[in-house]
Amino acid sequence: MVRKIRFGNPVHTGAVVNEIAVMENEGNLKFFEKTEQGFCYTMGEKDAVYGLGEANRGINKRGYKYISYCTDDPSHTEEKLSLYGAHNFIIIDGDCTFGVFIDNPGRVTFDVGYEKINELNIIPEYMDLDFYIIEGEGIKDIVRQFRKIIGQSYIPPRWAFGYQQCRWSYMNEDAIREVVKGYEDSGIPLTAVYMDIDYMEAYKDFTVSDERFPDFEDFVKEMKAKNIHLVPIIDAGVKIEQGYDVYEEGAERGYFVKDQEGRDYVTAVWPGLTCFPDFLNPEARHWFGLKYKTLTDKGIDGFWNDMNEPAIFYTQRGIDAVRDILKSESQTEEISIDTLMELKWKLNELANNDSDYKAMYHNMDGQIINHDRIHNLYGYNMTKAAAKGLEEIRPGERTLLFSRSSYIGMHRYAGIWMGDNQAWWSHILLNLKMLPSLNMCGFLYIGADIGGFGSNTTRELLLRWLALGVFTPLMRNHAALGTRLQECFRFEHTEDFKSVISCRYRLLPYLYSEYLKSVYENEMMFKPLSFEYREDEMCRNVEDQLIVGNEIMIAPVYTQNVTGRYVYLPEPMVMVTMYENGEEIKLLEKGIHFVPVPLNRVVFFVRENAKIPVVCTDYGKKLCDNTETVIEGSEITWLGKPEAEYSLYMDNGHSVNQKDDISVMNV
Ligand code: MIG
Repeated sequence: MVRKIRFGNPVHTGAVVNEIAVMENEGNLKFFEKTEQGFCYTMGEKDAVYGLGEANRGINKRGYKYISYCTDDPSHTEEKLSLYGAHNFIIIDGDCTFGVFIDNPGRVTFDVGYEKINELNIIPEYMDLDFYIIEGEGIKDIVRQFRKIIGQSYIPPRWAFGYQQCRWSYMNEDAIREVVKGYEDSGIPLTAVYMDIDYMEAYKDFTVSDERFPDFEDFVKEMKAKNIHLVPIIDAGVKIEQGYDVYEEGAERGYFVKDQEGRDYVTAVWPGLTCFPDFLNPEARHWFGLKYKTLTDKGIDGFWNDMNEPAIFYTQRGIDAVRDILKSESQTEEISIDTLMELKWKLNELANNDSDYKAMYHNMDGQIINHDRIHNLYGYNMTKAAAKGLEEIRPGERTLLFSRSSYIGMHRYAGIWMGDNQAWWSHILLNLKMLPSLNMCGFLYIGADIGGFGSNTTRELLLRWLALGVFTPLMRNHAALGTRLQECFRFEHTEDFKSVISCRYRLLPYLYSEYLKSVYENEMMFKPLSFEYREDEMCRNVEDQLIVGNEIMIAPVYTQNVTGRYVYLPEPMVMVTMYENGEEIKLLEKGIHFVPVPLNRVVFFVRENAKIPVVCTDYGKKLCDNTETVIEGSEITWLGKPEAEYSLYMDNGHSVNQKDDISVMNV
């Protein structure tokens, strides 16, 4: 059952697609008490709190606080309160089990036993919101009901399930050719290469540098012939430059975000001085969405939307504040420590500053609204613009699309990546922990920068991370400017990488089928053990293993220099140690085991009464190339219990489809 209680006068976020009757009476809050600041629930001692999508720390969120305010912060250290997404859905699981969704795109704080160990306090900055309470038959049913009201998740083209390589940046055609050749020569399958900001001319959206990609259309064809998709980045900010059509049109038609006086609001991001398209305005959205055509016309069929929190490097206001400090100081004497410190602070505060967000205004269906109140809708609507545009540009065809910033509702249009992580072992675990919480919020096409974006990776870290990435729908290796080259073929013994990445292609029939199932049945593809084994107390303590789909469990290695790890089996399972063209199988009893995990293997566990379909590498590659639409029985090997049943979901991999269009084979 879903209840919706309204406070104030909320904006229409589009998160929920079902019509649900509004209850005005706060007495309907049931579990919660309305406090001066927000809403309070007194947690039972054993209550766990799950959810919040892309957020820091544990799968069980209890014991810390989190702030929903989409933030470009490339250093995800443990104390961080906000990341790139804002996903206000949680489930409290204890004596009572129920879900809560706060539909409010401004800043919302979730204090989950931080100030007071037994209090869950939800504190919205603006009290204009819809408060949803969802009750049901157990935790999975609550997720299903929530997913149902927020609408069906995005399905990318099947090729987007292949292994993908990114770097900031491959500077020109030859750099990309070198990467593709490197993979070819080492026999490691590869499906896509990304184009980061340097493919553009002066960081201008929807341009391609003539110098770096002189024959772009031909180049796209050359890559397509090798079954390599090129995926360019699109940034939120539009460069201010006379003669640049995107800027001129946007300015002329009034499609940019405004300041208080109604002038175009100016910030600085990669292109220098920029304007932000007003994605909250449906006309501006339509206009921007159709711009993607400049690239699809050249054969492009995938995009990633970046910097759409939106990220701001500085504004004139910030620069003036810095100058004021310098001016106040005598120019002849030594600079005082106080001034120096203040200066340091001010420089730190230049980027993504609250005052700047508070100075921006949108035109939402004729209503002028301050940015701060709807901050978390910005990246969502940039991506919605792209998705709608691409629907028009490529009717009936799926396009790969994912975004950095997001809000619930965007899951219908695209996927996300988890932003700028680091080549740290702890970030493998953080990657794992966000998967189920994001699934709860409808985000299914998800993944992190494998190998780590910032810092220098190592061969071992990358291999271990890939062994988790084998299971995430978006499997993309990405690294930042200035870091060590991170493509798999740069390291010694490339055959180890070949072995691990090939497992992804071998598992594709299962992973793709479970993906479709999760979309159409409103299921989570990644589940914490505690969601699946409700009676098993031990499972509530396991935060480094997940159930993937319905039939397997994963337990990735996230520690350096180990030959394996401890794994808890809540039931007897078949341990599969997979490699490129085969696997070893071993039956394990329920309980704790030390399991060997060689660096060049992918280890996972098939549940007691289950079996899964896997294929040989070639076949998996063909699925990604969309050259195969039906899996022949002879191509499939089943792992697990032969007499178990499995429903194999399949489609042609590229058309926009509905549930009726897909094939379900019960085996
Ligand atoms: O300010 O385009 O998260 O994936 O490589 C950095 C350059 C801008 C941030 C993205 C990252 C991308 C980078 N971008």
